[in-house]
Amino acid sequence: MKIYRVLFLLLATGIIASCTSSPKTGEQAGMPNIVIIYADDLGYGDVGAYGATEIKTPNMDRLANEGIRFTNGYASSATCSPSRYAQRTGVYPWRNKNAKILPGTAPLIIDTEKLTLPKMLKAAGYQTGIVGKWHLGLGDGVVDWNQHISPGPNEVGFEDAFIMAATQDRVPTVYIKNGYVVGLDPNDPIEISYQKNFPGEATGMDNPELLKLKWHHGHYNSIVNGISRIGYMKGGEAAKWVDENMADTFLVKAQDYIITHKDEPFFLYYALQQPHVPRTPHARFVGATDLGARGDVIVEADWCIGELLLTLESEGLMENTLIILTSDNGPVLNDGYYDESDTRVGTHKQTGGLRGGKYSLFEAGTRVPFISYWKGQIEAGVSNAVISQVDLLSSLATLVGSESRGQDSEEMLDVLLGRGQQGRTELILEATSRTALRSGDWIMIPPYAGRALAAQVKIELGNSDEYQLYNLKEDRGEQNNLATSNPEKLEEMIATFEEIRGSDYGQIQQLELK
Ligand code: NG6
Ligand code: CA
Repeated sequence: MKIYRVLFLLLATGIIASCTSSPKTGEQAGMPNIVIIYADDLGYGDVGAYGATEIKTPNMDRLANEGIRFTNGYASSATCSPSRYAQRTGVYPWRNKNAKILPGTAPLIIDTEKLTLPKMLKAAGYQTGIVGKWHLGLGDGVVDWNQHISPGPNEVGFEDAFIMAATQDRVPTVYIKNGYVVGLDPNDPIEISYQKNFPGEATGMDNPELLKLKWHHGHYNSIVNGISRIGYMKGGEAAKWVDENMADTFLVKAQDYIITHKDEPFFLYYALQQPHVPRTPHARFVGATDLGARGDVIVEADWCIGELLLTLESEGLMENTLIILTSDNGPVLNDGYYDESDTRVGTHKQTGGLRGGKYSLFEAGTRVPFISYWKGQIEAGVSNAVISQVDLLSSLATLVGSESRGQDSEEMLDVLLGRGQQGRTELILEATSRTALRSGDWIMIPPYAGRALAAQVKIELGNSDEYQLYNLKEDRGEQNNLATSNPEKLEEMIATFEEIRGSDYGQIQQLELK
């Protein structure tokens, strides 16, 4: 990609700019717009192009079929915050003990002095914006939700931020724009606690009669819009989001961002809330599938992606925009509410035949849909190269002529653009503080204490008293543990794992799951 760097340097030194009269655009600088579409809990098998037949996803399929569809594309973790941490910083989540599923009151877990993907792009001349789910913490300990909330996305490189703080199932259930709660009435201040309820406030535990969606496990604290959440919230009535409108709200903000910044190179990180719980499809999408709410919100997400593509098309930006679509972790059907997603799943295979799911060290925890699309620049194809979201920082740096590199982020722009097949040789995967090694076609999961099956979500976590060794080429579903029959390979994998991970990777108990 040297040509991009040369062009960028020429432009940066004013050589191109001074001898052309047209304005400085991203295209001239070799700096396409970059849009990362980041779904929440979308599984490997949830997308048509990855094998789904019960859920129609024509827009995701279009990106996959006209771009590169990665079959070994990984999220860095089987849960949200750690994945997002790695994707944003280029650093493995297990290096930061705070990178675990965060409550809505958690402080920011990214050091504001450290390199991030948006900071790198900003330094290269990009406008940077985030719309959607954040879940990396806000503030530095105690947040007053009625004042400017900082540090947050603005302090780690996003010039524009329209976000929800944590998850759709956690308080505060409000949108935050550049540090301020949107639509807040100062006479009705917001109070948030993850410890105890505020006197007189209804909860899902005590007031089930107020619920339109019943909780199954967890999710029995404050009630907002007839849905009880994790955490307690008081006040802020006028600012509370309407769950069924969330997809439309984020979409419009993302479209506005594109239109506002269409003349400059921009980076838009569009973090969809679907198909995370609570699944609240807009009425237009209720019944879009036979699978219940989870299928319906995936169709809704796909529609949003289609609308975003239409905006890029109508603004004439398709040839000058690299789009990456992926998911923060693998799928789960029942993640805490009775929404029929588990009882009506039928023959749909959300994991695409991989073992495990969200929270799991088995493949379905982290191997996710991973698609890169750039009209006119990327030739359609399928790539089996191993690539991780942690690699985006260094790879996109090369694209825009930056030499910045994330600590664990491997530069593989050629792979991302389908011009090379040499993916990672080693990758550490993480799931609720446990780690495993993928190397070549092999995966090694060290012994971990804790239950093998998370009973409530019905997902195998990958815990075992024994080492596990699988050959993914021959055994995609991780059924044949070869640890005993192939001790040489096991030893080699353990050595590589400990070299990267250190020997103190712990027999960590499951703290977050029952
Ligand atoms: C779990 C929640 C789950 C989900 C998850 C975070 C319970 C029992 N379960 O603790 O519903 O919110 O955290 O999901 O509360 S993630 O995709 O943001 O990592
Ligand atoms: Ca998630």
